[in-house]
This record gives sequence, C-alpha cells and structure tokens, in this order.
Amino acid sequence: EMESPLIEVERKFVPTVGVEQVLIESGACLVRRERFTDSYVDNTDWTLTLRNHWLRRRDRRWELKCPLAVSAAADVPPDTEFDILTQRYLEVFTEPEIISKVSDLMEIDGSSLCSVNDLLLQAGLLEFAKFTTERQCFKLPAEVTVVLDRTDFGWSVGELEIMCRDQGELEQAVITLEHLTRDLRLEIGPNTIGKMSAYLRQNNPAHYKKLLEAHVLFEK
Ligand code: V4E
Repeated sequence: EMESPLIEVERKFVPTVGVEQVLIESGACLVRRERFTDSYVDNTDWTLTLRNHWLRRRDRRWELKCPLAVSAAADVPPDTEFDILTQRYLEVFTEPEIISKVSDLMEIDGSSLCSVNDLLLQAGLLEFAKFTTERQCFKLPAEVTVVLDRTDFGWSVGELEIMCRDQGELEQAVITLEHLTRDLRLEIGPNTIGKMSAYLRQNNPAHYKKLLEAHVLFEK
C-alpha cells in the first residue's frame, strides 16, 4: 500500500549552549532521545547526490529524500539565504516508490526489482557515508519538531522541522519556521551546516567539492 509522500520543511541552526533551556521556556517538551545509524549510498559518479537525492538506510529502514522541484536539478543556486536555510524535501519510505524513483533517475529498468537491496546491485549503489547520531527530540505546539543532533564524528546541529501534506501547509510551515527562528533567537551562521555536509567536508573532500559546484550543498 502506498502512503502519500510527506513533505518535510526544515531549518537548521547552531545548537548553542543554553538552547535547550530556551526551548523548554518556550513550551517545548523533550519527547524522546534516540540513536540511529545512517548509511548513505550512491554510484561512483554520484548521480543521486549531485541531483540532491539522498538514499539512506536508517537502522533497518530505507528512506529517500528528494528535492521538491525535481526538474530544477540543482543547477541554479537559490537566490536568498532564506531559501538556502529552509529546505523542502519529499520523503519516500516505501520500497516500491524508492525503486521507481531511483531507477527513473538512474535510467535503469526497475520493473523487475523486488527490493532496495536488488536496486543497489542493479544500479551500482555503494555506501559513501555512515555515521551514528544521538538525537534529542522536542515538540513545540503547532506540530513543530525540534531536534538536537550530535554525531559520532563530533558534529552538532539543530533542526526545526514541520511535516506537510500539501502546498498550503508547506507555505504556512515556511512562515512558521521563519518566525520561530526569530522568536527563539536561534543562531544561524557560517557554521550552520548539516551532518552530511560536515561529514563529507571531513571525509570526502572531492565529493563535497562536486556538491558545492552543483549547488546542492552550500558554504555559509
Ligand atoms: C537533504 C540532504 C541530506 C540528507 C540528510 O538530510 P538532513 O535533513 O540534513 O538530515 P537528517 O539526518 O537530520 O534527516 P531527518 O532525520 O530530519 O530526516 S544531506 C544534504 N542534503 C541537502 C541539504 C542542503 N542542500 N542544505 C542543507 C542546509 N541541508 C541539507
């Protein structure tokens, strides 16, 4: 059975000392702590990630993050800092949908593939990044999730996230996140980069450079 894909709108911030206190004082509740290991895959040409598609196994489950405007294959940089910082992704969680999207993108015939593991073999997808994250997950009123992440390679980042089902919810979510960033005085600066950017900068500079050149990742 196909679930309709969810749209995730998120904004990253620097998890400064005291941010937990600010969250609690603003009505946030710590709802859980979790720890998960992500393994990201791509082919040797980086076909998926250069088009801003992120296929990963998070613990046991496969997940695909796709940019919302798939046709704008990341060759035009976003014009505002706001667009850079407010990311919108489609999250695909079912194996048939992942197989279909990825085989289209890689121009292979996915019709006989039964699992994402089959797809990896067929498409030559190999792990290029693997790390473990310890996450504190807070809920704010109005369905806003705040996570504070720390990875096993020493990177920390905060994220505000809202899940949406349609365009209307998305537009509202973008506004809500902008207001929250201001109201909570969340710090956004040159080091507001995600776990993956930090990981590749450290472990695979060639891949990192390609992603910067393709305007998939940004510095500053
Ligand atoms: C979308 C993306 C990547 C995949 C990881 O996504 P992200 O939301 O950063 O990570 P995570 O693990 O916190 O996901 P969640 O648990 O919320 O589902 S890696 C790079 N990107 C693109 C990207 C970008 N271009 N710019 C910024 C600031 N972040 C991510």
